[in-house]
Amino acid sequence: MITLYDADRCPYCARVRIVLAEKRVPYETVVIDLSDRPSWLYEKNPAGRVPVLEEDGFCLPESAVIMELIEERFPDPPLLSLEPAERALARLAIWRFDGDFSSDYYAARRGEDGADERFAARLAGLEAQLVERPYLSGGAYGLADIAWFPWLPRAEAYLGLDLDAYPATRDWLDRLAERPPIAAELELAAALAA
Ligand SMILES: N[C@@H](CCC(=O)N[C@@H](CS)C(=O)NCC(=O)O)C(=O)O
Repeated sequence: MITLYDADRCPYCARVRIVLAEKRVPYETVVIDLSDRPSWLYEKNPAGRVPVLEEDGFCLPESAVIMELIEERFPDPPLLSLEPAERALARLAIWRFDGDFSSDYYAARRGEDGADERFAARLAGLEAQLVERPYLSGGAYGLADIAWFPWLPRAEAYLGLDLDAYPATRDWLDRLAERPPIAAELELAAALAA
């Protein structure tokens, strides 16, 4: 049985929950209280962070790597294109996510000077990508969309993001929300913000 060391509010964990749900992989969850982390978590991930995936004593941290492991272990339904260039674009979008998006999201959450403007520029960058193509790595939904998605409902809830200013992003989110694993995460994000 696969175990996910998880926290509801963690968007990196949400990535892994979505991929597991898309693949219909059974797993058990161990919920970690991030404000009072158990010391044994450091044995599973020296960084002390979630998510961590464990199976038969093998522990893997880092959501981007966990998503790819699940994709390789459970190829159906595919969440990476069979086309090498699209696979590379998906990996590029995931690789660049922290620098291109989340660092300014977290800076805005901390209320740093100028961060709201920098985060708005990041949203404009996402919008520009989604004007060009329906999904982040091309023509089909996949790992790149899953990797970026969890921060959007949190930005709406905690930073007052108004998607009216970003119609292609809203349209992308509306299409994602038709998928049950994404709809479940939207419900969870709404409950956490309530
Ligand atoms: N790069 C990591 C980031 C994971 C991460 O930052 N998780 C947060 C929760 S959202 C965490 O465990 N924070 C505790 C800490 O930073 O000490 C990943 O992609 O899995």
